Amino acid sequence: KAPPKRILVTGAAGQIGYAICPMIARGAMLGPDQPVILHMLDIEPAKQALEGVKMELIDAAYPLLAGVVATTDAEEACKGVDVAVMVGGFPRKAGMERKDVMSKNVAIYKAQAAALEKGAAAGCKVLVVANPANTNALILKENAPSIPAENITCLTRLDHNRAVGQLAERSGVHNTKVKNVIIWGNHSSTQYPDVNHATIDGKPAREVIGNDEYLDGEFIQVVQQRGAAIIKARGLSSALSAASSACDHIRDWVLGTPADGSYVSMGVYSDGSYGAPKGVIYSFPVTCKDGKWTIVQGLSIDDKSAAKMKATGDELVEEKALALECLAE
Ligand code: NAX
Repeated sequence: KAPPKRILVTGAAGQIGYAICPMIARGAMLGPDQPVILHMLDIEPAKQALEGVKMELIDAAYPLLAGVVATTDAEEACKGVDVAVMVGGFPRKAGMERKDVMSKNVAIYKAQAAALEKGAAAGCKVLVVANPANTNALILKENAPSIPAENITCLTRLDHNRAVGQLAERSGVHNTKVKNVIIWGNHSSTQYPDVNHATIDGKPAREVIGNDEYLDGEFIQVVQQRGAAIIKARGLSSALSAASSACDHIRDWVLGTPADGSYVSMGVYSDGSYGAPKGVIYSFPVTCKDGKWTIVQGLSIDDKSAAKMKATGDELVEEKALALECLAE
């Protein structure tokens, strides 16, 4: 058997934490042959709940689970980790200014960047889930200069999977036959879910769906607003789908995307491809091989798409400016 990999989950006592820890322990993230040691971090008020999650993980007697660390100490949590899934953060509450939320998250991600930089295993792969996900990932990157920028990413795979799910429902074709949708930009309501290169059962999605008005209107809005729709229905934000998508993100990154060249969406440090702003974490179509992601190049972009890609990029530049302002204070 392979030696165990250490996986950090921050905010592990929360909703997504409760969904993702059992998935990781069952091999949904690193595969069915890879033992794991879970490192769970949360904050003092959640300490008891975190202990409870640890008890349940032990009670489930997972064959792949080689150990559980549950702690409120970031340095202890980050020690030796091969993968870091950053779910903990400060959510925006009613009546709060954007800047107040940003400054709380800047403080959290600055501190956790330092703990990761000090303790993580060489080559540690980082996935930021907590919102604002792209900008939290950027703050982490800015404050962990020894971690290569390409190892720091954010989650837009949930948005990607939501787009796949909508096309599968609409066409009546199973989601495994829906390929190459793209989420561009920010994990926010400005994201651009793009179906222009998507295929359903090997045929262009636009041809199969046969309704451009739907694809250019309702489809985009449903994907952009899906998080809000889940909150309305459940009274709680998406948790199992976020957890599952985070596992997909890391699994594809570590074990590779399909050999047929089909791609997935990941928030990665932008090199300016497709006119995206450089120096922000922007969601692109990527393929992964040997533990490395590569932005898919050469896709044709029409004017309507370019305008949407620019709008979401502009929002990320604004968020970055706000984050830097908070960092400087
Ligand atoms: P919960 O509020 O249920 O859990 C968050 C947990 O983080 C809590 O247990 C809290 O104590 C902990 N926490 C707070 N500060 C911490 C710190 N400094 N260190 C460690 N832990 C800390 O939220 P949940 O529903 O699990 O969502 C977690 C985050 O994911 C939120 O920021 C949310 O906005 C974000 N989401 C991102 C998504 C994405 O696709 N990128 C989708 C789902 C989700 O909305």
